[in-house]
Amino acid sequence: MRGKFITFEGGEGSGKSTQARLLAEHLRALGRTVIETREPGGSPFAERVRAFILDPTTPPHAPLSEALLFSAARADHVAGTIRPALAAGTWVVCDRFTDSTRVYQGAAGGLSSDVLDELERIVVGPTRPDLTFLLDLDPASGLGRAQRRAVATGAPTDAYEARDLAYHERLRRGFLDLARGSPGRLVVVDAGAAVHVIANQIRTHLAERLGAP
Ligand code: T5A
Repeated sequence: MRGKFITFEGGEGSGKSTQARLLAEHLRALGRTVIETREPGGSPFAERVRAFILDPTTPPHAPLSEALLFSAARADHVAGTIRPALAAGTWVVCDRFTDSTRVYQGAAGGLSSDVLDELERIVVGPTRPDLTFLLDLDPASGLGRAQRRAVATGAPTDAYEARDLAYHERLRRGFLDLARGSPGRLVVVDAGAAVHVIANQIRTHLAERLGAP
């Protein structure tokens, strides 16, 4: 039986990676085989593209160029990692997917939904998420978390985190608009709560939407 495909979306520092990891651990404890993956990235080729995209020294480029880069990485990730896993009955938990392109390159970057529809048709085809958790957080809090982590770990701020608050507010509105358009797939979770509270809400929504895992 095909595995389930679950994605996490949201703004910078909203807690996607944290919650993706906790959900994967929960599913494994229930006996599921699970892979955790991410975008951009998730395959050797896509990780190389990720390094290029997120490198703060990469020269500025148009939203279309950016969407094509994310799509090049995604095509390899879907074909080489996600599809084979799902076909083998493995559950796939992915940190960001096509909704991020819809919001960062579409709602905030200005690319039309026709272009994005076409890219999705070519790149992901029928491999769509069964369920998506949108971690909704006021951008100032999310950027604050990301900056505190950067100070603690010494990791550099990436090109997206460095953009102004108005840009991050547009991202938040873009994600919430997407959620309103796909209520059956996209579940909005208040990402301002404590980590374990959010994790419990996600488990409850998962069971309600997909049945007992
Ligand atoms: N992008 C991506 C596009 O433009 N188009 C696309 O198509 C795709 C796929 C990826 C960038 O690429 C862009 C979007 C992004 O800008 P990234 O480094 O993967 O870059 O960036 P993010 O996905 O934003 O990852 P972050 O790690 O910054 O954020 P997360 O994963 O949302 O947050 P997380 O879990 O790492 O937590 C951040 C910090 O907050 C703490 C954590 O411990 C950590 O220190 N935290 C909490 N603190 C308090 N309360 C909670 N509930 C907390 N949850 C986590």
